[in-house]
Amino acid sequence: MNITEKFSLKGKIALVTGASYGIGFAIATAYAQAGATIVFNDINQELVDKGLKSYEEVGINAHGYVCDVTDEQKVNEFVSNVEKEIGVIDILVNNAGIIKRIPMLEMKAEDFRKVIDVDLNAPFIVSKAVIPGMIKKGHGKIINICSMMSELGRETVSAYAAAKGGLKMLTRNIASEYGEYNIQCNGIGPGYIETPQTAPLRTPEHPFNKFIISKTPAARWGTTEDLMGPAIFLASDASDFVNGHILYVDGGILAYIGKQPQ
Ligand code: NAP
Ligand code: GCO
Repeated sequence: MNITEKFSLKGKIALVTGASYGIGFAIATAYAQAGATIVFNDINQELVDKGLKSYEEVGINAHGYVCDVTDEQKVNEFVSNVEKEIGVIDILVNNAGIIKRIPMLEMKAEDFRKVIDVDLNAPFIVSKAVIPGMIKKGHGKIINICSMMSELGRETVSAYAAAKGGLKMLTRNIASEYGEYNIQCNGIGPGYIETPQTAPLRTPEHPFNKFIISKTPAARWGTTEDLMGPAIFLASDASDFVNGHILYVDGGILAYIGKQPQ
């Protein structure tokens, strides 16, 4: 196989959860450009329709489904329908996620549970639904979208950090349990990326904006485009001996103590 073919996703079926926009949309777009058939879900028909229109605008004939990734029965029905209507999933990206920025002492337990449900329980549920098909097919790629908070804490994100830290270990456990079936499970740990999820932190007057740039050697916020190449690598044959790895795409944040105040 030549090196270009190693990075090709031609003939593969990729499911990216929560991919009507944001990081999921960018990763799905990259996969389509690399030859994959795109399947995505979102939490309601309005978002799915919005996503289908966005994919169509960039020339991608995606398949959209309404599915709340936290509902195990709905997820099993969703995956079974995809397998009947499109085919067995080769690549799964557990991208759907939420964050609640609340000081821990003010956070209700139900809010904590909701973040854990979407950001950690759902990747377990969706992976469990998809792995049997991958075993039958003899290969599979699972990519969990982790975070800087898989390694670091910060004020107000206790639930999110707990979920993303857990997702790092779920990634390693899936790699350990199913590696012998030629299934590779890895994570992508994006740094601070310009998406709706971080929009509240990026207003010019928000102190976090300057702070994160001082903590990033690349001295900029990341874009969803920065994630496209790493995502293709982890979904392609080029990473067949990479397993249980979290690939941080953070402009160097995790390597850097931060710029000395001038
Ligand atoms: P986003 O813009 O908020 O998009 C998240 C997507 O997930 C939305 O389409 C959302 O739909 C969907 N979703 C949420 N709950 C869902 C559920 N129960 N079932 C199905 N879909 C659901 O977020 P993003 O910035 O693109 O982030 C995507 C992933 O990257 C998340 O896991 C996030 O934690 C992670 N991440 C983001 C950054 C960053 O800086 N942006 C950095 C590291 C990691 P709704 O619109 O209905 O909520
Ligand atoms: C926050 C941000 C981060 C990013 C991302 C960093 O409030 O700190 O939302 O959590 O979303 O996870 O990798």
